[in-house]
Amino acid sequence: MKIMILGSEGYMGWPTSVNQCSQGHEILMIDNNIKKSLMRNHKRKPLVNQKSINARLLYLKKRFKNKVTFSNIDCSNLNKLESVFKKFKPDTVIHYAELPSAPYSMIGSKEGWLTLENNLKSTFNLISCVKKYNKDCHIIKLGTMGEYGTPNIDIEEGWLSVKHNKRIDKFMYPRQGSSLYHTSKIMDTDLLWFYVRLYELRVTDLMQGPVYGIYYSDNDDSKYLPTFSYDDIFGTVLNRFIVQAVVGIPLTIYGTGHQIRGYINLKDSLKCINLAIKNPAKKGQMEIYNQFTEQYSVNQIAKKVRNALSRININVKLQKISNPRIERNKHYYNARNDKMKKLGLHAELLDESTIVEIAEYVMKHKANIDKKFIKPRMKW
Ligand code: USQ
Repeated sequence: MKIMILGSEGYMGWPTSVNQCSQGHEILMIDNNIKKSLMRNHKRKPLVNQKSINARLLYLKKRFKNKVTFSNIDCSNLNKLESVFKKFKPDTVIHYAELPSAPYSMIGSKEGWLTLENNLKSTFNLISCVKKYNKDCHIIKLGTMGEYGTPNIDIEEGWLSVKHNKRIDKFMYPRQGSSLYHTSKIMDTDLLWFYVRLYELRVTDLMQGPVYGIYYSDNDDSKYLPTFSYDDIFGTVLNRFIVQAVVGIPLTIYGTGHQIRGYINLKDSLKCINLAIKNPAKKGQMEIYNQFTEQYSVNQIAKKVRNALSRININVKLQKISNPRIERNKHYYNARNDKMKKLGLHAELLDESTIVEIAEYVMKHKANIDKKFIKPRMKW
């Protein structure tokens, strides 16, 4: 297959690129490094800097021998995206080219608008290319479980059957984001659904929960791991907690710690991408999967980190701090995630050895950790 990966430099994008090369596909990686430059502007750094794109391309070519190229393209620029799309002619596009941070999107109006503009434009431009040049091309878009919010009823996979005045219809499950980032993802879902309904595009939307981990297969080369963020703006909760534990900072539990989310290991996330590629949405169909494997509250995650790291003699302290976000502290949460399992997903569980494995990686790079950027500074 010919696969285009938009946002190939990110935490998900690079491991996906390696993984898709390992499946023998021809790959075009696309990124304009916007996240890296925003991180630099805010003085945040990943735990380890990635090797240059040229070094990584060489690694992919040597290891897998298949055709792989990279283009530094801003997907929010339609002309540029069109020119690479019509030349490469992808069978599948995996779309990660979106700003992924809820705290970043809530810093102020400029950051909020940049998130909305970047995410909507890249999605819209991708749709335009597919509609104009190849309506059969399968779009796999990374959505987020956070689009659903925390409703007081079970969360279905994408769709909800509604009975009203004795009639029944199926609608997209109600969305209610709790940041402008999450709202941008709701808006692009709506754009995709519009084009699926009107022009019979083929779209898979993967509603992913917070991802954790650093390894993406059982034989990763340690020099080519993804960028791992632990700071207050770009890091996600479990990765952050492990870094905090390693440097002896009490784990920053926001609010009561009763917020529940659906979590997924990076390795499983890649398995889901492969399942989505092998089971493409049909013409005129929007397939929606809830992409998480286990539900935990923040308190449960913190306790898991404490128990696991006691095995390697790290004494972890927990601390409840005032929640910098506006989100429900105590709420019902029960989300379905049957569809990926039905396609054959066997999940990695968040057990102690998984947490220890990530902590051991973090310990190797402990000297790089900047403690200044651990406590949350963005409030909304
Ligand atoms: N949290 C803490 N302490 C921390 C960091 C976070 O208690 O130090 C809490 C948050 O308040 C929240 C939960 O942990 O209740 C998850 O926060 P997060 O920062 O791990 O995740 P979030 O901001 O929702 O966003 C991340 C990714 C985003 C992805 C999303 C999936 O950055 O790209 O879409 O996870 S989901 O959360 O399901 O929307």
